[in-house]
Amino acid sequence: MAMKLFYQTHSPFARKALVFAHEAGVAREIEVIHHETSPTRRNDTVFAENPLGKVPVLIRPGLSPFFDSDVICAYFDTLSPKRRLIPKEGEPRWSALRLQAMAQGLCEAGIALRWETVRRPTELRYPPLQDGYAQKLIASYDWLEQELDVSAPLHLGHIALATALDWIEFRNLPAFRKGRPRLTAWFMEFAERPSMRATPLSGETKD
Ligand SMILES: N[C@@H](CCC(=O)N[C@@H](CS)C(=O)NCC(=O)O)C(=O)O
Repeated sequence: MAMKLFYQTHSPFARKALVFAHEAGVAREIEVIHHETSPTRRNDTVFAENPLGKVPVLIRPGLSPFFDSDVICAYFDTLSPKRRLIPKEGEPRWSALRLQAMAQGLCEAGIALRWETVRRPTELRYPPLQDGYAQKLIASYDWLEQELDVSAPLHLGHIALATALDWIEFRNLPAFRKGRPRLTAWFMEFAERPSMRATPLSGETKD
């Protein structure tokens, strides 16, 4: 029996897990099942496996389900017949985990910004929050332009970052390319990888 990945074609976190599966060589062992999720529209099937009601969730035959994307990627790494994508120790490990944390933060700030710009009813939006979340994104792009190690071998952090940046563009969130040539060049090259091309973003959030 195959593992099942509760997925969403417009979720950066779900795509991170699936791109990781492709890169780790385990994608063929997974059945991908799309689920819509929103804190305003309960999805009972997702809640039955993850009390946070979020995707991605990895359903393992005869074993307990896994969430969130960080844990799912770490698990796929242990199943991989290839080189590990989460370095085991030392500075390479902490760099990969820190970059993953940065990418998670980008997606979280982006989702929060979308609530304040397009998702929440107009009369409930709070402009200072829009500004605050946009500032986090801009400061993070600047940090990445300086800090991203473009020559490191492929690792979890790269996958998390590329899927976050692609989603940011897909959702027309504050742009990251202008004035950031290193980050832009790295992203454009990464976006051509077969794992990224096999997992295009599509669809609208249903709140
Ligand atoms: N930290 C989680 C975040 C997952 C997440 O926020 N997923 C969104 C889709 S992009 C979701 O299902 N949201 C539904 C909700 O917030 O109720 C991860 O990395 O997997």
